[in-house]
Amino acid sequence: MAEAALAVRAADPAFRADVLAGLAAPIPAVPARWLYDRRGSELFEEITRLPEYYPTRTETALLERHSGEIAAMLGKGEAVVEFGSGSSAKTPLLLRAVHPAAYVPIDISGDFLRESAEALRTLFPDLPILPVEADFMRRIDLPDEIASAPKLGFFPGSTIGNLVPRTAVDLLRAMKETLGDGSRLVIGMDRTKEVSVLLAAYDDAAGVTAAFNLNLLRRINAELDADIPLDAFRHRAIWNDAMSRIEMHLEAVRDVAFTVAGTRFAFAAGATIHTENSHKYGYRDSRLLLRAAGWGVVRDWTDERDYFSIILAEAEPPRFAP
Ligand code: AVJ
Repeated sequence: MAEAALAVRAADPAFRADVLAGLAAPIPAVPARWLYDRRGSELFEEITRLPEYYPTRTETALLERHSGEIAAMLGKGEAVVEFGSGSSAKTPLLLRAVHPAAYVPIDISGDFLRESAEALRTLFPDLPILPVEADFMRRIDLPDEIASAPKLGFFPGSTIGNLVPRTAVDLLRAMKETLGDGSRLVIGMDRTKEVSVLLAAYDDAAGVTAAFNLNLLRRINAELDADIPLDAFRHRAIWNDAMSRIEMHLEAVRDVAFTVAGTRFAFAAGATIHTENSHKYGYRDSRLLLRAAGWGVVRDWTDERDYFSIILAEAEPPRFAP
């Protein structure tokens, strides 16, 4: 059956290397991107519909309300370049308002890219859709067809919040190099707010976020020949105030030992595996992050509660001090 076919499929060597190195590190951690396998992506979709998880519906409402204004600040014939495959409901909202000359989704996963490009083709039959399979952490050569078009980058979902500021600045700088001089960027960033609201959003009553986090252990067992007892760990969401971020951890509820791909690991009760960061930015913080990467803020929009912001930024020309 499907399970058996999956079990014999060779494990991703990068997943294996990240897990083995991460579990052995002084502060055990596994990079967050490994949370998003099929099951993990399904669970994340479910998270976006939870009553406690405000980001997705707040950002969607902001785009519904303001994409017309965003479009009015742009010229005609933009090429919209989305960092990510554009599988969410937000992409059609922007495309409908901007009427771009072309749409270029960039994603490292060719499968996700092709699936969502297909879905968008049925919604926008006349729009040229030019998917690029690439890692957008580096500068990318965009398709020749859009060489002379003005570029609008799109990076919704507060995905930037997954990255520590140092890496976030690297990414924003790479985006600027990819899009070129004079380009603009629409980016969604989650705001700092009451800690109780944040904690509820990352530790929901129905336990979907817990299942999302624990799915990582299930995936390690399935793909890396491991025997981690899933009941030995629990989901923990904590607010790290000094770093201005929510952290997800998997915490050992008792002393536990297990094997992953032939390597033995032991965790004492209370020890954790750090699995994800979600940085939250205040009004000035978001501007500072963008400025550090060469993006000037043109305008930003936020909801009544100031929970989430959509920022329109412009690539600043190179300049000398001050
Ligand atoms: C997909 C990174 C935006 O940080 O809010 C949600 C991921 N993790 N609940 C976020 C996530 C747990 C999400 N991002």
